[in-house]
Amino acid sequence: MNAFKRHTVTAALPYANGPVHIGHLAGCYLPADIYVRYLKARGRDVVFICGSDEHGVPITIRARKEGITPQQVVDKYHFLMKESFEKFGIAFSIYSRTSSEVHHKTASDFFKKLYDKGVFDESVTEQYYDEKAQQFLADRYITGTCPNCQNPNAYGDQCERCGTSLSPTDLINPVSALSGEKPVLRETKNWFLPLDKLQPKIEAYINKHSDWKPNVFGQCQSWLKQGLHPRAMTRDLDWGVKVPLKDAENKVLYVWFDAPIGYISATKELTKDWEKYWKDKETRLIHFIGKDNIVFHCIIFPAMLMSDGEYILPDNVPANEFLNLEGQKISTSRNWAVWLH
Ligand code: B3M
Ligand code: ZN
Repeated sequence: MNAFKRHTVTAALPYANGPVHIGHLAGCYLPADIYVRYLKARGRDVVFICGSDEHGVPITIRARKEGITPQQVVDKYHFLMKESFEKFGIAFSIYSRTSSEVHHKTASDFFKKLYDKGVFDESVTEQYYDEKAQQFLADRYITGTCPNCQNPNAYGDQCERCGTSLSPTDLINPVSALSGEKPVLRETKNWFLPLDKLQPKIEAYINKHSDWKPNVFGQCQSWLKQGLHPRAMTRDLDWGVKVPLKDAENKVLYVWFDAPIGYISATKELTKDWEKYWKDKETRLIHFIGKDNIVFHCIIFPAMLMSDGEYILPDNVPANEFLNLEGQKISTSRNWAVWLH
């Protein structure tokens, strides 16, 4: 550990769609805070980065339900969460947000650089389109009957009754949640990160880190064993960071492309010396996360960073499994009074 000159410690950017939860606090933010305090007590140079993750489909769904704009949704929860963290004494060096101008520019430039390097595969696929609402439908905006258990209210990405993960074309009698109409399939072009081609490099990287927590290392190994597939880094949606290309009207960056870049943009906002925290091999980069985010931090984000070529890679990714409260798991804690605000 003494080989490192400085540390960049990040804590997962909470999604600005609801308040902070005690499970998040205990599983991610508190351990990160303790670790940072320890480093500081030892006189280490450390930045502790966090902020709100403010893009993606669930925010647009909530806005629609509540009859407000996505911006209003994220404004509400960003400030609420920022305050909760302050009250709990979590001492981030900065708590930023992905709707900031710096972030939009950083994420957009990051994408453009990979595009210019020829990293992405361009590919046309068929997606459901709502002719009445005149827009492509995110998976969550399509409901229909589950082919597995016949639940009539399954979503285009998953059936919440039987847990099967689905793709929208699996649904029987698909219906658009926007208009209630039957959607039609239409062609659309998107840009894919070729994780299949990058697999050897990712594998070599993961294999150097058998010291990671067994749940994290094990999950990475199981993804690799199944074989990685190209993954779309752009989406037909109107909420997010605009895709900086001419032929990409009404498209934004995939939320899991832009969110981890949020760590970089927040560091930029914090200090003009941001590059040494992200590009110097003597910096140790550590991501504290929840278990659902392992693949994004251990495989997809490193693949993005490798494709850029200038960045260091995460050196450790402590991910929490779940927290027990009075003997019960609280990761699914609807019944507990655990919302902190
Ligand atoms: N927003 C975590 C979540 O809310 C996600 C983390 C992003 S970290 C770059 O599930
Ligand atoms: Zn089902």
